[in-house]
Amino acid sequence: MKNSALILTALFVAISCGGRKASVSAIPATRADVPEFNADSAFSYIKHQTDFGPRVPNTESHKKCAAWLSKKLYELGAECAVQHYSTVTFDKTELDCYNVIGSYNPQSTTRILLCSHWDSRPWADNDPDPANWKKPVDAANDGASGVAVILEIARQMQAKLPEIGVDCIFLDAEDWGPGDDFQGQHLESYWGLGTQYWARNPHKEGYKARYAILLDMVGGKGAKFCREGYSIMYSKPVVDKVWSAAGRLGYGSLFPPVDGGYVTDDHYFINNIARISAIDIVPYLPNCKESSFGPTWHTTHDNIENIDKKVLEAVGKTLLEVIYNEKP
Ligand code: AHN
Ligand code: ZN
Repeated sequence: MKNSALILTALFVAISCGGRKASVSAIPATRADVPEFNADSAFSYIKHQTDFGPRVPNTESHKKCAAWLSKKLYELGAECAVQHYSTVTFDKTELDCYNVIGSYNPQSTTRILLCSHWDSRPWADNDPDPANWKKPVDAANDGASGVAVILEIARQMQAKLPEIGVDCIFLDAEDWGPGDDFQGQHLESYWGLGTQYWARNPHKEGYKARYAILLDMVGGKGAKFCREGYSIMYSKPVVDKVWSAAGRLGYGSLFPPVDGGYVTDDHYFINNIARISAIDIVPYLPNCKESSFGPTWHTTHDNIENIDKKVLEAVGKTLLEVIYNEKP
């Protein structure tokens, strides 16, 4: 819409100037041609994932979803790679894991990396009802939402490639970290196991990206994305770029220029192990009594009913704005 309006304005100026010298450059700050993010499509990608059931590692639902993710990226025109590996958790469980990667403009040496974990937490241990603490999480928001936004971006990239290279990575075994009842030491390395694997064993030798953007829980009702601590610490210019893109699009209240907390999330390992500047788009709701990530975090209520398409849309549009304005 916005782009066609710009073109129309350009035409009008050109025509109304008649024979006099008129040029499109007289129009203030024309933006790059940015595709339209479709939130219904993104929502359907969440539904597809939650329909498998909780994607907890070592389950059939998880295996089936991994296969679907790679098939989907392939259908969307990406060059695909799947990493199949095992990893061991804090409670000594061996997990059968898959990282799924799709690349656009694979030959380009200027790349950005879009990341989301796709696994579901095995226990809803923050549920208000203790009877649910051992049940797995549907993870519509905490897992599926980030994947869905990236898949919709992939669909847009298939229709019109950006100038730079883009890699989409769906990371496994993010969410098998210990709960509050854990008696041992709470280590950062208990989270983001799939990312740690990828960071030590990238899908391409010597893989580098200009920067990485992690999406975690980007579809919750009432979300607000503040500037996460490690993101500022390691990658402030990327935070500035993304938050100012959101502001330009009118999403300043969803992406307030306000600092949030520090989150041990996949981006932490991308910064520290892969040494790629990585930021996290993750909710920060300091006044939410259930969790600062939002009311459904690690509960049985993290399901499709509590997804807000408007939030998906704001995040998706912001990312497309960033991607299509990035110069090689
Ligand atoms: C911690 O709570 C230590 N990290 C949160 C990372 C996370 C879990 N993201 C989604 N689920
Ligand atoms: Zn989680």
